[in-house]
Amino acid sequence: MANLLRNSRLIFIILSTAASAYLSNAYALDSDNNTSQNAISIKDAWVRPSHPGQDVGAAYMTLTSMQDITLLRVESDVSDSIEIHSMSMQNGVMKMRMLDNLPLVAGKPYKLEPGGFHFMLFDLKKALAVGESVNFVLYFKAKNKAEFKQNIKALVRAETEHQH
Ligand SMILES: [Cu+2]
Repeated sequence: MANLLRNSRLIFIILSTAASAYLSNAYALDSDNNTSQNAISIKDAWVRPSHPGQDVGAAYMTLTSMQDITLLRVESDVSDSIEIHSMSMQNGVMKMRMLDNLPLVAGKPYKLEPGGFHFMLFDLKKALAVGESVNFVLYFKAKNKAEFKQNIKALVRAETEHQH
């Protein structure tokens, strides 16, 4: 009888461990889906082609977050350093400014486009040819301070006519 009791307790411990492992797993999957997969949509990601020897490039995309969130930084394997830039007309002169981060308001699409916000790629490691794709990792911080990242592939293409 004592033996049986001990066994059933052991089984109970194994079961509860399995259940909590399952639950924490489910939670991890769920929170991952909520924050990084479904919460931010990244569309129309593209990169300007570059000539051999050119060491600066630019990337554009449209970011929409389902919650208030901040884009902290961007990384890519084609560049050692990427800055978030804004552009605006000031007294008839186009001014480019580096931003420490880019806050995204829930539900509002942020379009990075020529003449506006863009990611500036410094020290390009290679020429970017039309048709290639470039990997980016975007690092975000949610309001609850949780940080996460999202991978995105951007197509190298020329600026299309209607964007002039
Ligand atoms: Cu710039």
